[in-house]
Amino acid sequence: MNDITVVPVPARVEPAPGVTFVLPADGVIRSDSASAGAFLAGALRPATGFALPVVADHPAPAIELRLVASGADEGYELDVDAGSVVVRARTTAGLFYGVQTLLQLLPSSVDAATVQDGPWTVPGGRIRDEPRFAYRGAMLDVSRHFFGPEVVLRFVDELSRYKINFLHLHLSDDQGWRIAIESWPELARSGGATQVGGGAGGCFSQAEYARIVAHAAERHVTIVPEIDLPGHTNAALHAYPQLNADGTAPPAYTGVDVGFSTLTVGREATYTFVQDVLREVAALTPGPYLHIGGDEAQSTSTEDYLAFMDRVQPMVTALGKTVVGWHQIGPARREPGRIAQYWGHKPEPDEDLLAAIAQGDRILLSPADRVYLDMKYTVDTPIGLDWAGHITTRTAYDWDPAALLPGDADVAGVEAPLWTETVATAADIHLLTFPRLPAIAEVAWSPQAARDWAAFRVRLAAHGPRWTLRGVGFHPDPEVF
Ligand code: IFG
Repeated sequence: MNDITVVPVPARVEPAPGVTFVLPADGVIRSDSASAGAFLAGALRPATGFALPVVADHPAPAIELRLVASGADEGYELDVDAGSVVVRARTTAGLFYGVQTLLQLLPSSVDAATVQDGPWTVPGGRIRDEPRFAYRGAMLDVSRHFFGPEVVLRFVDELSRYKINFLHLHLSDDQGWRIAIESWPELARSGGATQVGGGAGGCFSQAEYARIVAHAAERHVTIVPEIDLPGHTNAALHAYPQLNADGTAPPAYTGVDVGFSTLTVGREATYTFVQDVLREVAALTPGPYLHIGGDEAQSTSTEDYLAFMDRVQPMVTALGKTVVGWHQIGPARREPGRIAQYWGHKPEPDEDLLAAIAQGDRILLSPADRVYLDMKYTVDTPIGLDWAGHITTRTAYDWDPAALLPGDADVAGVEAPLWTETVATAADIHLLTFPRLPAIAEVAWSPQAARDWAAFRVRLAAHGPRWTLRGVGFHPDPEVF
């Protein structure tokens, strides 16, 4: 296990020099978890061509996935000797992460969709691993440009290989409403009818959203839906005149400005609307979090903003969910367990952030100059924005989440948002996401002491062939490849 190229780098690696496991063609997988066993077999069969039956009991399995009584929530142990590979974990999430590490210890050709030549070797040794932060996320803005379920499912497949465990879907904004709400049908019909640039837009049916939730859950990814309120609401205001102060609906918006829209804080219809939407979204979301946005409410007075948040945040708690908001929500009265998502990028302290920390919010770190995946890599990047600066893979990697905020902040983890004003296709998503998201995944998973750019860039370079085999495009960052 010297020079292994696992990303995120595991917490503890103990090589067994000279020991190598070779997966035999007649190998059997024995697993305490049917889902973990099936996932591993599904990942190995295409490239190896081996049958790899999965059984609950076997005297001498080649690979064993074992649930044990102790261990960290998402931790695992991986033991490789000449005759067997054993993954031990207390939870199925831990088994899943041990499987991801095992797949990265095998030759990169294991990621091919067709049978490749072996031998299917795994270097001997022991890995004991667990995450630094419990919240390791990515966000996909499906409002500025809409992406159908297939694109989102593929995005989940790729991010879960790097032990990302939350996907935040930005489901509503000025340009589009992207989740059908049965009690307010015009949101999908009219609010979902367009997107930035005037294209056809679209909207997840509730069945499609449920399919995304289920697919993500199989890969231990929890969906965090965001209904952005009270700003970023032109699509809803366009769909329903009665939500507007003067009863007149604004036209659909296909530009890229922000801050011009607001729900009408003094109108009761607003709260019936919000309650119905949050109720239906909560019912579709098994995860603990409902994100209610709160950013860039530049057309909402501070007094109205606070009054709105005082009425709406308790709705989330009453639905059995925990509030997440962009850090502008900080001054509003805190609901139990609230997470404030920090997206600042300036060195000076941000008053809203300080208010969130003072109220005891957990802080989800999304520093725009480090993890905003819609930022260009360099001036030459054909898509993306640059208001928070350029973000090379090294910029995304070379920082310590514990050193960003005042000492008493409670850091929940790290999330990398991909806003899609300039992102129109799956290829655009891949170009901006890879290789930076795997870098950010290591920031969120691995111990700071185990991380350094010089070693990371060598490990990361080895993933280029894997992405190519999987049809995942990426930016050939000259500092990496
Ligand atoms: N800020 C806006 C996003 C998006 C982004 C693009 C947040 C929280 C700029 N709000 O980031 O809607 O427009 O980089």
